[in-house]
Amino acid sequence: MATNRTFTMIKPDAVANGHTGAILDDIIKGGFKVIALKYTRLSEDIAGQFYGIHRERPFFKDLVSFMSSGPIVAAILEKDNAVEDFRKLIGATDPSKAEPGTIRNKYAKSIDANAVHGSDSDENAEIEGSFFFTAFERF
Ligand code: RTP
Ligand code: MG
Repeated sequence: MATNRTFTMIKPDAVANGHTGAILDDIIKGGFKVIALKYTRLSEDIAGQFYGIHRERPFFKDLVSFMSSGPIVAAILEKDNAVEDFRKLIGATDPSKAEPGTIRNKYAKSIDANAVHGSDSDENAEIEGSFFFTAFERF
């Protein structure tokens, strides 16, 4: 059965462009509860660990460099069917293919600077949430 939590990051492009508040508002209006929230900046090492699954992909170096280029906002979100519903709310990885009204359609500029991250499975949501937040912060 699907769990009710997912993990997101508002990526450096969206934070730098002043979209943090609007994106959090879309997330809350989409029915998600923000249960942990953090403003921080990733080093290249931490970004590489986070996206380690993509280590062999041709875009890995650019991804790590972009994700460590400026501050991000990390959050754990709660909702029934959270992982799948959040991927629907954010839209396709490539914003030119993201449905109108989705977060990437509204705020993303390119496949690299695509405004938000969303976990792709319940298992990864748990791994990613605990990568960013201690047990004490995930009550
Ligand atoms: P994310 O993990 O950030 O939520 O994105 P996603 O699931 O929609 O896409 P994923 O396949 O996990 O890729 C992670 C990030 O790598 C960049 N990417 N570039 N040039 C390319 O073909 C390509 N493919 C992926 C994107 O920025 C994507 O968000
Ligand atoms: Mg992904």
